[in-house]
Amino acid sequence: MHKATEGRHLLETNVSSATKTVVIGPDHPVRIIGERINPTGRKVLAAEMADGNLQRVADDAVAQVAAGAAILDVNAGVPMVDEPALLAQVVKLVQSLTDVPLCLDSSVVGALARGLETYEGKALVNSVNGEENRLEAVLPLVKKYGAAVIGLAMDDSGIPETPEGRFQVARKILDRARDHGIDPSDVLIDPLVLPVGASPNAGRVVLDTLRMVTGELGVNTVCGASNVSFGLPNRPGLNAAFLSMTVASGITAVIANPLEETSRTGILAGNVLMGKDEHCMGWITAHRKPPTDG
Ligand code: THG
Repeated sequence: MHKATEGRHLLETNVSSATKTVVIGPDHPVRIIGERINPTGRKVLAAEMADGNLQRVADDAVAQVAAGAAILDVNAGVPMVDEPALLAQVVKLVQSLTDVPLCLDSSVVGALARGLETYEGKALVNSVNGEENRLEAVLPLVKKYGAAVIGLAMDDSGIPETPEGRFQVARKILDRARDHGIDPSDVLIDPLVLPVGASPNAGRVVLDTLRMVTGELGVNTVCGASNVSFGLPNRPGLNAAFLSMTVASGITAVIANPLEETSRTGILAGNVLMGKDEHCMGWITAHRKPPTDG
């Protein structure tokens, strides 16, 4: 056993808001991290956020929580905008409207820092990866604020093609986190989902990496599944099938759109079919009334 994991037991990750803790782990339903608060690919939202109009952000926050998001991803990466200031503003707004923990999503270290400074509770930082610069910039912040962090399976050489290559990057991130005083239970590994239309093995590589990371490192895992269907028709159908396969491969959280009914069904069905939905209550509850469609 590698030094990243002393035992065989699977770890739990706690994240929290000021008033609520969410436990991520193999004995819990796969947690939905709502992906909607992200201007990437949403021209109207990006323009509104650039103008300081955060009404759609507020509406998306409330609707995603109503649709079953346990955590909300917040990304303020609008081109030509002061991202640190905007992310802090979004964090404050969303925390005033909902009590779910937040996942602070930025490639800009200064934005993560301002977001963490503003955040009340134990945040999930999205993300670090195996690049030297990124490890040494992000991990001290994660430690300083007592946060948890997502580690992407890529490094200075790019995204490895094989599950073994991605697994090695995951192990490096966990080892470096430990060097910075961050416990492996506070690191979620993201195998990185690429479009299956461009690379036919993209789905299988993710599923094999999930099994390796879960089985050999015992840490929690997460992915943003929507990328898998990029450029293809019926994206929700592919996303839903892929999401249920990631649940079967041991994933413990997913970044997804709970307002998209087909994807949500894939996650909830995965939980039922993998014995992660006690008495099927999540499934039954979700079908009691028409789901919120935002
Ligand atoms: N891993 C981690 N974080 C991530 C990703 C990941 N963060 C960003 C992304 N990938 C996950 N979030 C999204 C958000 C939106 C979409 C996909 C992934 C998306 N949006 C529609 C589009 O671009 O076509 C637009 C939706 C709309 O207009 O309503 O697909 O992999 N750790």
